[in-house]
Amino acid sequence: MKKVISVGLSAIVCLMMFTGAVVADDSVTIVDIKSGTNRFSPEIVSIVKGGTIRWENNDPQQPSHDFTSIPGPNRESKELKVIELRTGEIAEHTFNIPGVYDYFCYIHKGMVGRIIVE
Ligand SMILES: [Cu+2]
Repeated sequence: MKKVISVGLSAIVCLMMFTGAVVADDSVTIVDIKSGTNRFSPEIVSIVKGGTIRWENNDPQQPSHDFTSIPGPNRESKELKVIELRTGEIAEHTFNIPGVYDYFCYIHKGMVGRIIVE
């Protein structure tokens, strides 16, 4: 049984390069961590205000992925949290404030993601 973890992220300005983008049609969009990839898939997701992102850790090769938002110029407006997502767990967050939300995994260098809320 999967455990659902509530997530809080911070809207920030991105300083990293990403590839590819997905525009979401549904109210819940899945960001997957596949086995052995150490990557969020997709790395960039665009959703509308009120949409929910569900992160799923499907990676049995790592004990956990710990991710957090990247501090940016708007950090005073939102909380920053570190999320530990173990294998088989999921985390969800509903985005009600438009902006760009960037995050990364503490453990794996280069494991980054971006949520664009329009
Ligand atoms: Cu990771």
